[in-house]
Amino acid sequence: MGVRSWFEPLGVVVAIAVIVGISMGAVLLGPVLVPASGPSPSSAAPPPTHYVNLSIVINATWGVPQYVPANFSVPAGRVVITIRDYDQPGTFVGCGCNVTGTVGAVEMINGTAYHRVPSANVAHTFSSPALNLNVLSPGGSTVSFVTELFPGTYPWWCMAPCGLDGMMGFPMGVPGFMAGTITVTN
Ligand SMILES: [Cu+2]
Repeated sequence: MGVRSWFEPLGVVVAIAVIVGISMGAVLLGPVLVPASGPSPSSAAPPPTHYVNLSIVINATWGVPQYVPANFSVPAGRVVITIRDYDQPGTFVGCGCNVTGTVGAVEMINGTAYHRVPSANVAHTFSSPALNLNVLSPGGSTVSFVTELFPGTYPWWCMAPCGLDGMMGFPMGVPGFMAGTITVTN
């Protein structure tokens, strides 16, 4: 009986202490637990992404495929390049066809990700050894990829034999057709 009467007030004191403690904790932690309504440092704006749109069309005069534009400028940083290939599907015999130089070593073809593209359906490439860049373009498709570019001037060219006379013929390697320059500005 004596023990019980000693514990009862203690229980009340403990209960009050717990209630007060929770209340104080709520007061102290409340502002922390409330979701921030404004931007926080961890959600700061990401660096800007730049976009480049290229097309592969059939040149009306010469009847050969042509990148438009072949020469272009883009600010340094993360760049999304989209290639709309209006040429017919082609086969790039001997193509390694591995995607390199893009974020994740991946390219999107009509919305599907590829690390390697079947050579039987590669009409053109967008390749820049200086950037370790190799992207494969099936005819009649839309290709897009993301890459990180630093200031400089980088030649690119198509490595898939295309046009009139295969590897050595027009317009292979011809600036403004199957070759060009990427100028990356500060
Ligand atoms: Cu080509």
